[in-house]
This record gives sequence, C-alpha cells and structure tokens, in this order.
Amino acid sequence: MYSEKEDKLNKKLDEMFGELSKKVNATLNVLVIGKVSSGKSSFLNAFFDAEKDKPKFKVGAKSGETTKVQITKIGKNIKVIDTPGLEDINKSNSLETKNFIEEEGVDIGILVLSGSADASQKEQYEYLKQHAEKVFIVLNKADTFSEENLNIVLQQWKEQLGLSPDEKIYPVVSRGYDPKDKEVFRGQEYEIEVDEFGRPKLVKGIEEVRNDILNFLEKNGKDLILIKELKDKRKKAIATITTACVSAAGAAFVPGSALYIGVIQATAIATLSYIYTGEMINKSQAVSMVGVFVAENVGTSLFLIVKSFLPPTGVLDIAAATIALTITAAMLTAVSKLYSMGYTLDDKEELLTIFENLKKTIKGEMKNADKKDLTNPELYKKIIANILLNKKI
Ligand SMILES: Nc1nc2c(ncn2[C@@H]2O[C@H](COP(=O)(O)OP(=O)(O)O)[C@@H](O)[C@H]2O)c(=O)[nH]1
Ligand SMILES: [Mg+2]
Repeated sequence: MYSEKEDKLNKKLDEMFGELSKKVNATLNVLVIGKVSSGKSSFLNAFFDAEKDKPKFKVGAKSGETTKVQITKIGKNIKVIDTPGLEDINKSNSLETKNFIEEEGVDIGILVLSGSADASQKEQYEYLKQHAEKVFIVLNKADTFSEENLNIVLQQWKEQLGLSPDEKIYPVVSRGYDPKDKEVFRGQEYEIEVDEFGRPKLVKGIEEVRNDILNFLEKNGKDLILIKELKDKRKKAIATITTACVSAAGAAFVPGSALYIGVIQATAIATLSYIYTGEMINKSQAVSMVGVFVAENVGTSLFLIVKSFLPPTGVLDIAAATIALTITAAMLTAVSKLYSMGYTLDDKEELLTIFENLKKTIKGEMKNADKKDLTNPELYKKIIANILLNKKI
C-alpha cells in the first residue's frame, strides 16, 4: 500500500528522470564549413577535447582527401559534418548528407575562417544561417597574426561577411594535432607539449566558443550530451549542484514539498553520473545512493529516506533547511569529487570519507556567511566552485 505522499513522490521522481532521460537521448548535429586546410579538423579536435595523439578528426590530410563531405560520429549522440564548401555539399549525392542537413536538421553551424578576409565565405555563411539553428564563426590560426593585425583582420572579416556589431568572430588557435608538426625553438625541433588532459598546449580560445555553444545548447536540453564528451566536467557539475541546492531550498519551506528534496538529490546524482561516465544510472540506483548519505539505515524507499530527515510537519525551519542544503551540497559535491578522482559510485568508503570532509568544510563556510544568505544560491555556488576548482580539498 502506497500512501498518497509516497505516490506523489514517485510521480515526481518519474517526471524528473523522464526529463533527464530525454536530455541523455537527445541528438546533436554540427555542420562545419571552411576552406581546405583552414584547420577544420584541427578545430574540431580542439573543440571535442581530443588528446594530441588521439585525434578524433584526421589532420593534415592531402587536399584530394578532404575535398569531400565527411561525417564523423562522436559518441552515441553527436554527428559532425565537415566540408570545404557548398559545392561539395551539392556535389555529394550522398543520401546521408542530405538526410543530415534536410531531414535531421543542423543544431550548430560553424564557419571556420583562416587568413585574410575574402568575399568567398559569405555564401557559406548564408548557407549555414539558413540551415542551422545557430551559427558560430571562428577565425582559426589566430597565432599567425600579431595582436594588432588580428583585430584588423577580424574587422575585415566582419565587413566581408556583413555581420552586425553584436555578431562575434572567435579568434582561436587549434595547432598541435598534425603529427608532422613540431615546435621549433632556436633551430631545434621539439615535441608539442600537452596539458594534464593530453591536449596540445598550443590550443587557445576554444573555451570561449565552447561556453557560448554550451549556453545555447542548454536552452534546448542538449548540453549534457556534449559535456559528456569533454574532459573537464567541473563547470557543469557546479551548475548542476547549485541548481539542485536552489530547488532543495525552494522545496524546504513549502508544505508537502520538502519530501521532494530526495527526488532533487537523486536526479542530480544521476545527472552527475551521466556527465562523468557517459552512462545513465537507473532510478533505483540513484535513490539508493541518496540513502547512502543518510545516517539511519532506511532501506531503498525514497519515501522512507526523506521522511527520516524531515520533521513531522514536513516543513523545515531555517536551521533545518540549512542542514538539508549543506547535506545536499556536500552529497553532490562528494559524488563529483569521487568521479573526478577516478572512483565509481561503488567505492562507498571513499565516497563517505569525502562526504564527511565536505560537510565540515561547507558547514564552516556557512558559519562565516551572512544569516540572510543561507538560502541564497550564490553562496552555494561560491562554496561549491571553491571546492571543485581547488585541487587541495
Ligand atoms: N599555425 C596554425 N596552424 C594550424 C592551426 N590549426 C590547424 N593548423 C594546421 O593547419 C593544417 C591543416 O589543418 P587541418 O585541420 O587538417 O585543416 P582542414 O583541411 O580544414 O581540416 C595542419 O597542418 C594544422 O596543424 C592553428 O591554429 N595555427
Ligand atoms: Mg579536415
């Protein structure tokens, strides 16, 4: 026999998991146009965080090889079409290309420019605007210009493409993926250096385009499928945790809603799992993870888990809400930390150790905060960002 409350709780859980699974099953189509050797493949490697020695797109291919439309799949959800120009799209009688562009539709169009401005790219830009939901323009090989010249060239490109003042061209450097490429210093050749994630250190400016693309995709619920392909998950983890804390704070004071805090936590745990591992965990796994953090052993029913930390009224006072929020923040930050340290959710001992430490840290931070701030999302965002971005903790 389910109580009415328990019923409502399960419905909410189904609803939130339904939304998440929609996001996880979304598709993302990217159409990239740019002249041969402008650095499309290089840019795409940089964009998708490919390691220097494991490029996802072949760089430095001979011109004959690249003058045709190429479709590359990234993971399960993303397809990228890479083409030198419209001619090639029209020439390619490939059903796959037509299907991609006309039937499935293009979410993101990217125009890859390089070198000095010329009128020939306007046509490609217009095509992208017609066929893609949103177009981003990058000027690749920005390293081939002095800073002063770069600004002049950017301005000239804007004029050639007929951009309005608020339309942007992102200067980027995607060098480092050509296996033949070496760094030269005082006549000596050196291997190109890589960062902690194995990406070439020469890459610059990608973060800016990517953030704007992610912001656009978030509105369509398509950012998760891109983030799961990227190396650094921390920004999305911080946003996911903050949003969960805000929702939990909102639920805490509404009669009958505080129960939803457990649903919010379970969904956030599933979201974080997906971001870090690329796999969804199911509802009951997520629910039992919430149980792991609750002191009493309350089995795997979310209803019992949440009830165990709620007062009989079901409405939290400020002090209790602050505790609920501290626990939510610590629980979700611990899950992120666990994954980023290379553990899995099965490593319960590590998880609980991290959780206990974070609870203390967060509690300490809250003591220093203004009383009025205790349910302010910005406070949580600051605390969580400090924890996730600080390697020491
Ligand atoms: N200097 C410089 N070279 C780059 C940059 N991006 C790519 N390249 C080089 O340009 C060449 C062509 O790159 P590729 O990605 O194959 O171009 P695509 O034909 O447009 O796919 C390769 O040798 C790359 O290493 C960059 O930002 N700066
Ligand atoms: Mg290429």
